[in-house]
Amino acid sequence: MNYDLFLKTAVDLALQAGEIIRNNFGEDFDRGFKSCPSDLVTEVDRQSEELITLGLQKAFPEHVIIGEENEKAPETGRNSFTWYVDPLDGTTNFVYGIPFCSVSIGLCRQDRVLAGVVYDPFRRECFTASAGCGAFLNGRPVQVDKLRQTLPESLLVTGYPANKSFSERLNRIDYHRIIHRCSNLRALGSAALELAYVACGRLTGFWENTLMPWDVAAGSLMVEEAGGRVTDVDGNKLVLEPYLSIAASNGLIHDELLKFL
Ligand code: 2AM
Ligand code: CA
Repeated sequence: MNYDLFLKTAVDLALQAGEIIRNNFGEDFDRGFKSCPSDLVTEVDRQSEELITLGLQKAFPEHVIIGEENEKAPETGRNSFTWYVDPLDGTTNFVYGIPFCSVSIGLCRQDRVLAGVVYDPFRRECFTASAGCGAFLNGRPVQVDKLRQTLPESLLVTGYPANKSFSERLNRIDYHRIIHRCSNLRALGSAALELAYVACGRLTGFWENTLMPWDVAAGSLMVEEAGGRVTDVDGNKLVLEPYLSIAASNGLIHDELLKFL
């Protein structure tokens, strides 16, 4: 099947949503919190999600759309085309004035990601992928970092949940042990964009706990299409379900990375 129309529609909407994010950056937007004071949300998240949701609904009325700010997730059958939308991934960065955020839109069916876009509105970098057709940055093919073959050479990235009640999952990771075994470790604050960075070889590997499907649907396809590997942190096939854990890498360091998670 050709996913061009799906991808083109998602890219158009991601670019428009990115414009909303760019125009509001550093401005006086309404803000609040969700599950706890550090779990932030803004009117910009909601505006971006509304634009994307309405656009997808108009283009594909039969499809299911699940967005981060849409509390009422519709019933999904395994056979339906399902869009996972993160209208502003990196909300904490956005609120604090750090220009590292993205729009992430991924299309899935029968537990497979078919197409995805991750758009960085600040650098105007648009990462795209569709199943079996490779991964691209602004239309040019990208591939994972094939230079680094071991953990000590690798620049890794991770992230921390906004809600501190997930600390049990956080505590499972021995950061001290990992930092001593890799070249260095980052936490950049947008899981979708971090996955896109693994896909284009800027980062060697990524892992995170307690993420949601909209954080990783598009980016996980990008890493695989760029020649990398994606699993959960135990090395099993990644399942797009709430509070998932994910490990993504250039493939070469994957088993070594999993040993320390
Ligand atoms: P967000 O900015 O869209 O909330 C930070 O390490 C990563 O974790 C970001 O991609 C952030 O996405 C995600 N994240 C943090 N808290 C989250 C939550 N409650 N639900 C979903 N994703 C979350
Ligand atoms: Ca997110």
